[in-house]
Amino acid sequence: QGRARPHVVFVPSAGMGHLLPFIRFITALSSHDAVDISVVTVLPTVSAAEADHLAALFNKFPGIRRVDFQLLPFDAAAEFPGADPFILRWEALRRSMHLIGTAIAGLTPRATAVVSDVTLVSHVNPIAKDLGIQCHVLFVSSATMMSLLSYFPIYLDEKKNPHAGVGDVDVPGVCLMKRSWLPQPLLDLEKLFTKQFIENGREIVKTDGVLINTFDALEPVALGALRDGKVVAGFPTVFAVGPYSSLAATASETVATTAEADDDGSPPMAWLRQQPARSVVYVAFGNRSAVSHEQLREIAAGLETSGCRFLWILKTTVVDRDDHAGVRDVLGEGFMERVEGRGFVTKDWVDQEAVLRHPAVGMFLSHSGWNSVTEAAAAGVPLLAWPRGGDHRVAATVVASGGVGVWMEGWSWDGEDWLVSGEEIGEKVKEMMADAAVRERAAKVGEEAAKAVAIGGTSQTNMLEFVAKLKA
Ligand code: BUP
Repeated sequence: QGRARPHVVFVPSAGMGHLLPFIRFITALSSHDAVDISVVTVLPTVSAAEADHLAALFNKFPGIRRVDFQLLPFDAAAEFPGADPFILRWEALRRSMHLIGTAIAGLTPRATAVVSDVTLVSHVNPIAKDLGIQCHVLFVSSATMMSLLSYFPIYLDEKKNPHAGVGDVDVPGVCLMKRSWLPQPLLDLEKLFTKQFIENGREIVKTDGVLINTFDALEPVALGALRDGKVVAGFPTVFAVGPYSSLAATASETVATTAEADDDGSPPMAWLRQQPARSVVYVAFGNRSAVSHEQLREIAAGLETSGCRFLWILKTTVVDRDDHAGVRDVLGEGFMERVEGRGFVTKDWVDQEAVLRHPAVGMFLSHSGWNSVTEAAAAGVPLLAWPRGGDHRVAATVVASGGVGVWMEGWSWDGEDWLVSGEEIGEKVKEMMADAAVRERAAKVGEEAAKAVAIGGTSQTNMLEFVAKLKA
């Protein structure tokens, strides 16, 4: 006989790539009416998009408790000048996490489990252990990336020459990860990101479970190796419960899943409605990749010469609140006029999942952020992966191996001082739009994703096992 009604406290981290999967998973879990849910919230958020989405979550689900959490003062700019504002927020959260035990201990009904973002787990897991409650990690990247995260500390411990730099990492049972595929800060063990990565990687194995936004058919090798203890002996239970949004859609009848229902009347959706089936290239590099103005102009030239229709979400800064550049200034005089009618460029937030599900969309030129990859996989839309930084190249290995799309391994990375030419971009886009085999493979992945989240599918079954574990 298990515990009657679990109370799960979610501790998300900063950035839409971290917050959105939390919101989607919480939406799916909230359909299990035998679970109480609280969400730790830190205001103000780094980006405007995070503030909007948190407000929408609490509005839509009044039963979910908001646990407001105050960060301790931390002069981030002085201590880590020039660091990414989202990684600084992770550090601020980590430095305040010792106070979260008191916040969780004071909740009514008593909290029985915590679900932490991976960036905070080395602090949250010991607190959960002190409180005598379960601690799970909700991982916002791939199973392949989880294998790297959990194996990396072992790789460092076992390195024959501790003074030699980080090289290729042969993750047991998964693959040989080339040095150039790793998140580049990992090459410098003194970097803030790397210190957090190593501490969290060591702690993961001590948690009660790991939820991953993937599904068995997409990453069978990495999931198998994690579950069999090949990557790290004694690895906790892995719940592959993705794609999260589709999981939420199957759990709740209120989630829109048809093109008509997805159409919110916004200008991009209204424009898409006018375009022929599979004719549009959707271009977006996530919400925190600042592509240089020079490279943006080459992308513009490529889209122009490809002759294809396109919908382009243009971002020029890491944090949306700082993005004041005008589209015409960035893309150059005359571009918007030359592509009038076949190109739509916006700096506004769009509902990317709805865009990808739209029948007019034929392919996705993407930075290969993991949420974008899983959204393309769920929609069965081929993705042309142009990784920019972080875990994007590791995600791109899954894009290629899993049939989601094509990875341009030789294209430039953020911080490199060479550009991919408009000519090359245009040719690749045109070629991929015409490639029936790529399209068929992606459609097959979409079918597998739908099967995984359907009743009796692998992700749905993993979700039920997770809920059962909460009650144990
Ligand atoms: Br921009 C934008 N609408 O207009 P990733 C993004 N998104 O729905 P990240 C929108 O943000 P890194 C927009 O669908 C995805 O769920 C998009 O997450 C959504 O990349 C999310 O793809 C972006 O994981 O970069 O977080 O921007 O991977 O480097 O953290």
